[in-house]
Amino acid sequence: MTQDELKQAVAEAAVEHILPLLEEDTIVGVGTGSTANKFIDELAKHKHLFDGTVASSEASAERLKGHGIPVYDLNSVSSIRVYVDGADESNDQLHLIKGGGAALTREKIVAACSEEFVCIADESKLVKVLGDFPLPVEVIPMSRSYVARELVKLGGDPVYREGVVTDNGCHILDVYNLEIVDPVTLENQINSIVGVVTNGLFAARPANVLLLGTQSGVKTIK
Ligand code: ABF
Repeated sequence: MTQDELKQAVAEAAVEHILPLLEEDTIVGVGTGSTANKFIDELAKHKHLFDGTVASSEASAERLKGHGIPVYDLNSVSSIRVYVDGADESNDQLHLIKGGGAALTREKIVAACSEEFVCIADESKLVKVLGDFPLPVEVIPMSRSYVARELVKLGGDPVYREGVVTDNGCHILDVYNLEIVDPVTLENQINSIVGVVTNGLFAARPANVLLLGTQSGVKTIK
């Protein structure tokens, strides 16, 4: 199977996984990226089974609305039953690196509000140690150089993602050459740098389930 077919397989598996959770008042959190897009297209086939969604990006909101699926402001819903999203890397503890699509802050907020976080990915995303994928850090624009200097002190090589402005009007630094052996500690350390909005480590709140597309079928890792 191609990588695209693996993503399609996990998107379909994610819908199967959440079907028992869908009721007329259920809110589904929906992520961002090419795997999440396939999930949105599959979810649309069941749009009459649940109330609506909260989206982690403007792009996903537009795709959902295009299917006629309601998209709510997070402040107008009391809970999200399940959140489905992709990742750039996962270890076997389901600690993730996310944010390659620059939607990390909204993704982290939606994850925090969700009872269950289902991560969907093809097998190329599962790694032993996080950090081959450069860690995205969203920063307040005026703090960018200061935060970059602090990230160097933590052992990383930050690179400004030029031309990208997030949905929150902020900038992204991609931090190369981190070998992340303690994701929870590093997530907290980076969050403590003044000017950082969020970093792409999802370790304090990892995924609950990883649906991994492999050549021998979709594996469920908990
Ligand atoms: C989002 O989309 C991100 O957090 C991650 O950066 C990316 C994964 O994209 P894809 O599914 O296209 O590989 O989930």
